[in-house]
Amino acid sequence: MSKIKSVKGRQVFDSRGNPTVEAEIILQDETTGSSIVPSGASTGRYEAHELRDKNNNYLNKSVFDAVKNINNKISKVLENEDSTNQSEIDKILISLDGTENKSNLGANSILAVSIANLKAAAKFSGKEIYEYINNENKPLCMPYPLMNIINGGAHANNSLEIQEFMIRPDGAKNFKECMQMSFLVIQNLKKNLESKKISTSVGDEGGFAPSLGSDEEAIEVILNSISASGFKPGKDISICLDVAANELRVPKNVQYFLDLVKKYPIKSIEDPFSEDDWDNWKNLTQKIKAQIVGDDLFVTNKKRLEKGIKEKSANSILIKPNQIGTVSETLDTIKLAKENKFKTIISHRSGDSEDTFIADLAVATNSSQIKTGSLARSERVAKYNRLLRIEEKLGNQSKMAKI
Ligand code: 2PG
Ligand code: MG
Repeated sequence: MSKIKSVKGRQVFDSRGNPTVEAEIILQDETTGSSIVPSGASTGRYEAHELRDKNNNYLNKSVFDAVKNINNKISKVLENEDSTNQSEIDKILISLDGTENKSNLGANSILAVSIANLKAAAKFSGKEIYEYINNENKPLCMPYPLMNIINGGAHANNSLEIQEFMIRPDGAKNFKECMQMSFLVIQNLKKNLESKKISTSVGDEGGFAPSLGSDEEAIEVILNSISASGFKPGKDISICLDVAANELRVPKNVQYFLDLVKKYPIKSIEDPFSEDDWDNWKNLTQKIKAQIVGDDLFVTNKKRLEKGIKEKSANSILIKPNQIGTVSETLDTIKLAKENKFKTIISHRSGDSEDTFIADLAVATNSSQIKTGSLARSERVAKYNRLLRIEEKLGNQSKMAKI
């Protein structure tokens, strides 16, 4: 048992330069934990509420009200509570807020405190964060990275409709090798774009944001780069997409995706349809042989996932803690997904920070994949570096997860 001495919030900035919330917890023995929450651009309608101030000082983007909620209301109820009882801490936060979507205190203030508490408790217990979360004591696996190497949609200022063109190094034996394979493909992709005199500037998640004629051209250029790196597309490295269909002007249909996976070695498609298009989701999942990932569809929400499991709307779920707002609820959703043989993919947001919590979360929950951008921009690379350190710590016992 270690009691919380104080809780403090402050406004800091994310990778897009927008204000975001940082929380810090100090325990009575002076152990500390802190967390910075991320923020999305292509957000789902059913996500927990991100509280932003309505005034012009920061163009309606500051989070001083959320910070005030931490410093006044939250700190008062958490003082003297047992930091090592995460579910109780989260219950207190949820009931203090009192709304379904955390619109009262803001999911940004609540999640920052929830994660900061978990980190303080882990440190107090003398454990790594992933060890502390993994209370089942199961052997831990490393997740495959889904590296977003070409950015489009709402994450880039180009004409690509699909938001994320990712590679997954399926043939890698360990995480270190995942990184080497991804590195080579990215370097060859850069060369490839340069030779065509196309810009190699990067988008919000560190992937290139080239002006290419079409989504298929982006897939082709990635395939060339995989081959140029000496790998076999579809065997050593496969292609994964996040369509982020909520953002599309003209929705795609089921046949479009069936044709796409026939033509290209695409193994995973996220958000092929919008968040309310349940019938198309179900239809595609039935017909296709690929990982179908619900992001805006499920928003890390147990109730929406329950519906998806019942209706077989997908076979995988993207997990973003800030879509739901507490560590405990995030872990509950992951548990439900796993019990129903859904793959879990732990994910960053397009506005992210130096906080590497999701790397630990991915390992702790034996999630098969992690999506955290390309091998560029420090807020993305920080997660990969943390995973390399975790793999080293796990030593000989660490294996790659099953995909
Ligand atoms: C997504 C995410 C992360 P955003 O759609 O999966 O890549 O983007 O954070 O903008 O919602
Ligand atoms: Mg998505």
